[in-house]
Amino acid sequence: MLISSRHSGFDHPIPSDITPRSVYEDRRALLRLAAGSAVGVAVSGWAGGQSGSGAGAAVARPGKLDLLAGATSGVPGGVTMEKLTSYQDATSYNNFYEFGTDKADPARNAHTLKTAPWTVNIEGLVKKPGAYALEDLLKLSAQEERIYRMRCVEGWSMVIPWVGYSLAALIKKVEPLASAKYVEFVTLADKATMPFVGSRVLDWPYTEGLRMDEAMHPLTLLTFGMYGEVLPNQNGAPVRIVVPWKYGFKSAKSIVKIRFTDKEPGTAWNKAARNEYGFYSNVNPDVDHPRWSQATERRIGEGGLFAKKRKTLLFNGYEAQVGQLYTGMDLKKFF
Ligand SMILES: Nc1nc2c(c(=O)[nH]1)N[C@H]1C(S)=C(S)[C@@H](COP(=O)(O)O)O[C@H]1N2
Ligand SMILES: [Mo]
Repeated sequence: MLISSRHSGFDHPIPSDITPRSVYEDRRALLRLAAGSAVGVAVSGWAGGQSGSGAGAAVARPGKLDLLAGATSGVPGGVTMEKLTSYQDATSYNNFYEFGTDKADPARNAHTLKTAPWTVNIEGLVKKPGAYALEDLLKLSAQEERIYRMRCVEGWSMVIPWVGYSLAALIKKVEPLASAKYVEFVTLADKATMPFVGSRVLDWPYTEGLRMDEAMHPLTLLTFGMYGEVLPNQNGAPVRIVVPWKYGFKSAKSIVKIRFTDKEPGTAWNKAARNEYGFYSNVNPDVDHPRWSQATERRIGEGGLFAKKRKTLLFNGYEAQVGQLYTGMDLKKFF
């Protein structure tokens, strides 16, 4: 299938074992029936699968593990009825610069990422800092499926069913101090497994940040899976953030540290090009990137080169849910 945008006029490689949509939908229906029975099974199955110890269900590929799919989200704005981007497109057209700068590179290269064991360090202005094992994070809150529009700064978008829970659940658990005003996400930078770490494209590790009220917003998702399965490596396994009303680069992948701070943290793209990428980076059709318009977008998978572009919506369509976070702020200044 041709995925076309101004970035690529070629066929992307097709990963050998992509679940056809029909299989996924059937499986998802089954998972819905099974949902609620045992998150613990999913955890042991996952760890077993990743390590090859085989304790859990047989795993054909990262992601085939059971019970990650939660119930459909009840969070307002957490589910859109738009047509899903195909699993194939969502897992073969990625930005994950640690594995290369071409959209096809992460799917090709990220198999080297070792996702188990995995620890997320919680640091800074917080009452309960510490090293949190992925298994503990998984069990912290019931997981839901959220279907989010994801809009990338380069002018393309996807609709992806993510699986996870509101980051707010973790934040409440670790009890930030009153002085904590921002959250910084630090991601893995491992030269041994990530071929582009060490290149000068970005200042590694890739970091991102949110203001505390943004981080606490129920739509900000601590994400472990997609399409009812464990995250593929190229999509930020084993744990990432998804912030649907902001440009894609705010959604940091493969997170190893969450730090609470009283100062606005630097972010990877802001450090790389201060005048092009601001801290907030809310999707906004009225605020152009210095080198291109942000008024329209191409939905990946929609009709290739001849597809009509869509008008980009303020806050990526989540204005009703998040607009109040920015009342009184000049969005051109705080871009
Ligand atoms: N660690 C890390 N996280 C990252 C990136 C990256 O290069 N490194 N790219 C970002 C960008 S630009 C986008 S658009 C999204 C893409 O997420 P997806 O591949 O799951 O669609 O991941 C974001 N998170
Ligand atoms: Mo992006």
